[in-house]
Amino acid sequence: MTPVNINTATYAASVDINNFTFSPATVTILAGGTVTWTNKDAVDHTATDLDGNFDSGHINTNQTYKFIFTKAGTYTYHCSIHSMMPNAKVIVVNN
Ligand SMILES: [Cu+2]
Repeated sequence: MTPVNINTATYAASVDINNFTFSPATVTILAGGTVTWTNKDAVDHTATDLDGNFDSGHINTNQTYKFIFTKAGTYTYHCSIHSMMPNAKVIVVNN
């Protein structure tokens, strides 16, 4: 696993959902920061945490979903509609 450089972490990250893939697959933010997902596909997707910490519900084409991460940790999520889509991660670090 690639070490996280917390010096480069910021309070905001963006993830595109494109071609049934979360891109980038891993984003790192500071605790209290926001991740924004944008669905660039023609079909609905979700960003759903495997541990239930967040769930976007259906994100329509060209719509966004934002979640504020208050607790440090590694959050693995997937699209609950398409089980073949690869999992992705949000890493939240304390500043
Ligand atoms: Cu999907």
